[in-house]
Amino acid sequence: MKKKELAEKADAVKKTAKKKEQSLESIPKETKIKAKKKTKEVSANEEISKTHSEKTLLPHEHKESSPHPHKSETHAVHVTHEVKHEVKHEIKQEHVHEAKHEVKHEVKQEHVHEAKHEDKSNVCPPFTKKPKEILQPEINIGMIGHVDHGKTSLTKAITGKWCDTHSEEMKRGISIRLGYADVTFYKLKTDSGIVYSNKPEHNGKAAEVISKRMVSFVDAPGHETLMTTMLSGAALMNGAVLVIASNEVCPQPRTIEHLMALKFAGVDKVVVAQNKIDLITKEDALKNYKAIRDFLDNYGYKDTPIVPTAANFGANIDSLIEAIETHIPTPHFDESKPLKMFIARSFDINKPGTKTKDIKGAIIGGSISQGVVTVGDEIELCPGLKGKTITKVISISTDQGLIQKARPGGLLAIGTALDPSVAQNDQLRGQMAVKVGSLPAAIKEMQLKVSMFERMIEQNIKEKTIIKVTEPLVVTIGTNTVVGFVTKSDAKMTVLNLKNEVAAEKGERVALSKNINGQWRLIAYGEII
Ligand SMILES: Nc1nc2c(ncn2[C@@H]2O[C@H](COP(=O)(O)OP(=O)(O)O)[C@@H](O)[C@H]2O)c(=O)[nH]1
Ligand SMILES: [Mg+2]
Repeated sequence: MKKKELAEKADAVKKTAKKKEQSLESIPKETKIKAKKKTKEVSANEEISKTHSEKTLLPHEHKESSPHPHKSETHAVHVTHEVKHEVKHEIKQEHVHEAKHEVKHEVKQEHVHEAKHEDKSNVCPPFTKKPKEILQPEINIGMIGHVDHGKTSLTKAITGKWCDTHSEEMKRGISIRLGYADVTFYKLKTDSGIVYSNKPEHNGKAAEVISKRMVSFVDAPGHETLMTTMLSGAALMNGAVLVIASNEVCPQPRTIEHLMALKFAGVDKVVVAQNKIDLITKEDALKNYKAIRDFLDNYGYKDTPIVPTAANFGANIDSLIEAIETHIPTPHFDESKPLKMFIARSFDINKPGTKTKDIKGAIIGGSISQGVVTVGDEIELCPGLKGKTITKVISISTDQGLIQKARPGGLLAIGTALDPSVAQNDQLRGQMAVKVGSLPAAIKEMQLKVSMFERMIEQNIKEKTIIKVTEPLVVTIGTNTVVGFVTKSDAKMTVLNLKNEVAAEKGERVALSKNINGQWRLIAYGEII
């Protein structure tokens, strides 16, 4: 038994090493250099004092030509600190509010511990003494904001994972699909007080862990042509980091639209990363800070903390983690309701040539918004594959490994008994996995009470946002996007004839995008009536 366990362990270690190698290979060469350099810089932490000549080695410098020739990493950290001090008062005030949340958060952590225990008993035979601890992330946090403001770079700085691995993404240097990465955040007791980190250590030394939380990040594409992808990601988000580049005028079009998408999805817990702080002077950083604060106040996000960061240098990531941990609590999910899981991706994991007996069924990935699911359960896909689609849960896994029972919260993947070919290339994205028979029949005609999105940034396109009969709109419902043609539109009701059926319940909110000057722009949200 012991030997077998050891052999399995060795096998697992080998696999992980191979995986790491592969994932490194999939990263562009320049990113590798950057990542290597960053590790060095993070370990040097706030004592960074690199020379200007060293800095010229950084690949991003070619793209981000700094308006200030004296900029260096020293400067990045320096400005970060200065801005931190200047905004300290405001941040502190926010922390007062957050102190209340913290009590809740502590309780949540206890729940996590309880959950852990339950999961253990489910996963492992009762005689196993020290089972491997496999946790399901308990919350999804979105990385949102305008293109090129640093969402993917910040996701990497926080989680260690570079999400843009799709070949087209690497070629074009932008995120196309939703990216995913899990990380555990630690609240640590150290000599310098309470510290938050993505490692259970402080200044290279192990520290006392007060609590921890496993978080899934959903990295959204910021390009205008990919607004509908971002919108379908919003359904998964329980909170978000809004990334705003400090060297550009705030707000940029997608800064507004992404924040509005969250508002429509009912997400009010947001933290702003005022990124690329290394590219501007302290004075400009403060001006930009005020512009961001005004923008947030205008859009109803008054309590949102703003944390200056320089993703490429790993600067101030600990403060960003602290803001996330204190400002974005794990929401209360209702586990007693029937299962509802949003499917954000799907895949066929069988390699070509796999023997029939070894073929694994379709895999669906996403997050549960209510209810629980256990291996062996029957689930229904909604709207389904050309009619009623019921299948069995064969396996459930998180980034760390297999579990028996999944709860609402972070990202997970379910292995089903469906033919794997139906899951290829994210074909099941937009479907929902629910308790059999718990949803009303799918609809093709959708009646909505529409609320227009008043504040488009460009005044000249305002009149183009009016909804007219016969024109097409993209409807985002959950993670699903479907084209619908307007058949009626007045102050009371807008009716859409959808190209494909969708599973929808009365009272549910959908986002509406319209093609304006060749781009799908978020113009309104509607409530199903
Ligand atoms: N100087 C500087 N460049 C950054 C920083 N964060 C990101 N970048 C660069 O900005 C560009 C866009 O970053 P990316 O993470 O892909 O942005 P996204 O489109 O929001 O995901 C890349 O060239 C990054 O190297 C930062 O803090 N400082
Ligand atoms: Mg990106």
